[in-house]
Amino acid sequence: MEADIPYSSSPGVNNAIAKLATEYTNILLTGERAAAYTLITDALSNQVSIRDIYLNVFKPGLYEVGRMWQSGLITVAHEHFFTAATQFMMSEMYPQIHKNVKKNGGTAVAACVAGELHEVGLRMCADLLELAGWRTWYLGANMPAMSIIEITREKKAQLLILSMCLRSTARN
Ligand code: B12
Repeated sequence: MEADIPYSSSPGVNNAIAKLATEYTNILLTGERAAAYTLITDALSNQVSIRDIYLNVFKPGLYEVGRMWQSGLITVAHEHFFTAATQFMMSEMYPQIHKNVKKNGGTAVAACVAGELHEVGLRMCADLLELAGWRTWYLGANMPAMSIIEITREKKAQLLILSMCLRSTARN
């Protein structure tokens, strides 16, 4: 899978992290999932934080993929591949989130509203809250409103994170 346009680094971020973001994006756009995985595991070993990897590597990569898809430079298949690979890496990193973290925060429920399929940003919010000691009920994409209300009550959550990115889902 070859993409035409190489992605270059995002301004305002530490140079090493911006370089990592550029490399990660370019490598995954060429279909090299294993190489991208190695890049991320090496970065973690070199003390790059999960927060940095989420917000300054994965997120700009996904935004760039959205821009390229919208501009017709890549196909839906490239976008799905990139997103699935990134979700896989987040899953692999999840056990690290619980290393040395005391559950001393509150309880949060995190859900995408009905019709909303963009779940990666929400998942980042939930994982980062867990990193800060919260218990989270991450419910993912397309949640019916009544179920969100029910579980928020049932778990006596102090925080409800609703995610939506499309105007159309804001009505649900
Ligand atoms: C991957 C992707 C998809 C995947 C999602 C798969 C999945 N399992 O999540 C699929 C293929 C399903 C998809 C479908 C569509 N997509 Co899409 N998608 C994307 C893409 C490339 C990446 C999304 C992502 O993960 N971003 C990275 C995360 C980390 O960023 P984030 O979501 O902004 O989250 C951050 C913050 O916003 C914040 N945050 C998120 N939620 C919340 C909640 C609270 C309370 C707080 C405080 C913070 C917070 O925390 C995160 C970390 O900072 C984006 C491009 C982009 N710019 O995001 C397009 C994009 C969002 N999609 C777009 C479109 C148009 C669509 C479709 C309508 C396409 C179509 N014609 O079918 C459908 C709609 C599906 C639906 N009903 O939801 C447009 C949306 C434009 C708009 N806003 O109107 C975008 C921007 C692409 C583009 N450039 O045009 N998409």
